[in-house]
Amino acid sequence: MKVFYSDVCLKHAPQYEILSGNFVEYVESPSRITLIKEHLSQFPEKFEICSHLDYGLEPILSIHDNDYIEYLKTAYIEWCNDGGDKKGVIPETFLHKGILNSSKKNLKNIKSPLAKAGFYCFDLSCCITEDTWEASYESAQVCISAAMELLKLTSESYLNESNYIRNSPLGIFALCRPPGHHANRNVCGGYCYLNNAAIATKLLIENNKKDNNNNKENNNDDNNNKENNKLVILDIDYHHGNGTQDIFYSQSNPLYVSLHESNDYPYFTGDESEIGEGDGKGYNINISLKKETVDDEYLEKLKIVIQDKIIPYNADFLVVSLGVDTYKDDPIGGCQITTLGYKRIGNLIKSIGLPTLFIMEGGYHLETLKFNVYNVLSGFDEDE
Ligand code: OKP
Ligand code: ZN
Repeated sequence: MKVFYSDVCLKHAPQYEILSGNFVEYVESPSRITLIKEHLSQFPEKFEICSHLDYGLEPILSIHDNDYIEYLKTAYIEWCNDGGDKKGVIPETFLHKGILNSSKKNLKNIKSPLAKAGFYCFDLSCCITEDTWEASYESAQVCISAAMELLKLTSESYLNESNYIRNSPLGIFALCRPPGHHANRNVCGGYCYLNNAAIATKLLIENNKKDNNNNKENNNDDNNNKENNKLVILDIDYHHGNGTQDIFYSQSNPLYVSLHESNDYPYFTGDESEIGEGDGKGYNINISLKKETVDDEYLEKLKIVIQDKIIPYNADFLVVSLGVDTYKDDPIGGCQITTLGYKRIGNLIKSIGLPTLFIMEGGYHLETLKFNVYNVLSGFDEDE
């Protein structure tokens, strides 16, 4: 399996966050992905670490608003120029809908860096440092490169030329951070700045499946099939992917499926009654878990949604928001999933039978993180 990874993702390293009212060391640490990368590197027959390309801002702006991107780029400098603490940008107030009834302020014209922080961020766990933009941009590029690779390896021209036959579905892993699934079009939160899964999804949907390899013959062919790809996002992070849900809430493609503890962070989203709206009605599926959920129960729920919803949807690609913070000892998440359980989860995802892009989201138990991720990926790649 090809693994996309970049050291630049390590540069984002806030010193702290405020967790349940306490100053704590930043939980989403750079070492998370170095530990995983080093572990996967020990199995060169299974994993190939690949470097990525730079696809620029266009794919990012297909999901995120211009003014938000401008904010992420400039927030730290403006904050420091305004006398802000060098450790980074953390909001002081939040734009809460309860204070807006009588406000006559033009919200498009907010100037103060403190006000902007409260406008573009929804919690206290998403500090913006000097390197945050560079690392987030890199995280998105790693993910975009992995998606492009998946398109390339599944394109008809590639398959014809290489006579390449596979029995099991193709998988690619974007080993990136900061993660993405809490980030919305114009707001960061929950360690997430750019929604990597949403960016990759949009790209995979819009690149025509019969012609994504700059194939000139195909470009000139009027009968060329220009239909969009259909895509499923399966979000197995312990937390609800509020950003991903919201971005695609009124679309029937992709189908968004999330298994999470819906009484935990981010608290205000993730209820099973959130089923999508308009064209998207029925295409947003939230499955709530209890903290007590053990391997067998988890696998049973996943199996049912795969059989009843994911397979009948008949997608071309699968994007997995891969969080392993459902692990039994995870410091901020944690159902009761075991390291062996992840192997079974990977194996069940394989049974969907689709070319799959795995994107790193959460998982914070540093001692076992690498084994849990390894197990999902090898469970996907092996017959067992
Ligand atoms: C990011 B991802 C609540 C902790 C809240 C932010 C958590 C962000 C999780 N106990 N802190 O989904 O793993
Ligand atoms: Zn999480």
